[in-house]
Amino acid sequence: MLQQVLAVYGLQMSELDVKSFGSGLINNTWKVSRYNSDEAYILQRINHQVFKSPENIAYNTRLIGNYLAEHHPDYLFVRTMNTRSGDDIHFVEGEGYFRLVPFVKDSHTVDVVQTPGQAYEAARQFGRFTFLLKDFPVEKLKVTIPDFHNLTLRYNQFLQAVQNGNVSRIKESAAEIQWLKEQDYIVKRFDAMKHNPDFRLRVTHHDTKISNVLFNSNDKGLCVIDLDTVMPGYFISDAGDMMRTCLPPVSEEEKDFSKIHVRNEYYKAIVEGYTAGMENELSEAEKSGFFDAGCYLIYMQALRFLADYLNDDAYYGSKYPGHNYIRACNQVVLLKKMLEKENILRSMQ
Ligand code: GN1
Ligand code: MG
Repeated sequence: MLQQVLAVYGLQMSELDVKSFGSGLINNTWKVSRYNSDEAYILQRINHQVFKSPENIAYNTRLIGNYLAEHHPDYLFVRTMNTRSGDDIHFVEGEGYFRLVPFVKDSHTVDVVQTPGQAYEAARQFGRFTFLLKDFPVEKLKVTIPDFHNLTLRYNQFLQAVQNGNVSRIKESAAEIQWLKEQDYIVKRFDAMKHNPDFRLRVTHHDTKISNVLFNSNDKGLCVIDLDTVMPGYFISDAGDMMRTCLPPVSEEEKDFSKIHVRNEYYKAIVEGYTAGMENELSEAEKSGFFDAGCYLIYMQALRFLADYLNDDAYYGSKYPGHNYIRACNQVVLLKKMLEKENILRSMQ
């Protein structure tokens, strides 16, 4: 199958080393390297269950690529490659949609953040991406996943799963369900933010984990990658998911919850990096929204993992029994740690 896909790009499988790559939960990713050469590519199969119209991703990427090439030609934008017949997305019957991008020479990604400096750089890159697109007509972007970061809808989906989901899993999760329901003031804060015109609708990335930033060999950020969920949105999505993934020293996969805590110096790095990347674009209301952004994203991810567990893992899948329950509990602990530090963190933004 991969052989057939590579061939449409004029690449011969026999000359290439093809390895599974990265840790994403949704798409399949391979690194394709030419033997005895530094030529390399990233091949991805887009999850068609999640992205109902993969052409919309290709459309958005094209539009943004053209805009940046015209207005910010110095920005390193990783363009999707065309097949020999000139398409930037390739469909294989029974297999799905594929795209190929060049692997940027001497760049690397970071899976687990190691220093506040890396968090600063990554946050700066996400802020910069939104900043460079501040005059781009945001309404022209297609919505690749409707209501993706709509917390109100995510909360309702969670309540539905609590109503109609797997009965024994609902029993087992009773304590987490109860606690998450008690935090529904976060949904109200999100609604208020959405109706506040000082929170501008912007071009936002919506998947701002550190592995979606390319770094150079000096650990300076080069650009952001993985533009599948670039859509109209609010800065809290991007600042918030950075916090969710960078504040604790362990990931959402960690089963030993005693390792989960919130690191103040990483919080500071994200606030400063994102603000620097956005230059003077953030409104005063947005600048005071960093702490809420972190809570919003952690809360939403806890709801999504727990709802998926109650729905028999239909969305995220599961590598061991109880996997999504563990992930949800991990995010619940992280949110508790975040809330414990509310005063100090708010004073740092
Ligand atoms: C998914 O596949 P990946 O890791 O890029 C998810 C994100 C979640 C993340 C949690 C389209 O992203 O929203 O935050 O898992 N993406 C989609 O690890 O649902
Ligand atoms: Mg992604």
